[in-house]
Amino acid sequence: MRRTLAVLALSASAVLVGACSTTTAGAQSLGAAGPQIGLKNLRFDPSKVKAKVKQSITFVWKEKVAHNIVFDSKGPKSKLQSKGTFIVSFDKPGTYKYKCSIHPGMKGEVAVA
Ligand SMILES: [Cu+2]
Repeated sequence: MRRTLAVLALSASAVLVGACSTTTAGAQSLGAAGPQIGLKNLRFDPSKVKAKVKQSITFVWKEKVAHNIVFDSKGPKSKLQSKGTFIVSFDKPGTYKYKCSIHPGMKGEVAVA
């Protein structure tokens, strides 16, 4: 009398990839939803986006690696974080450059018009 338990070896981890839940509930409060930028493979994807004045620009962590987002000079700055989102918007047109201060290759810019 042996119960043969079928071992369901379906790897649950495979399902998790791509099922990333983005919690951007607060995005609307900053104005119309603008572009999203993913943080993935030590890159900003895409690294150049366009947005309108006051439009929200959402950075989404898509890997569990600590990054931050630091805009030049007077610009906004995120915490060092490895998940979640960071949302910014700009009141004036211009090109705003940013980087991750930990990874020298991680750079990007937002063109606000
Ligand atoms: Cu980084």
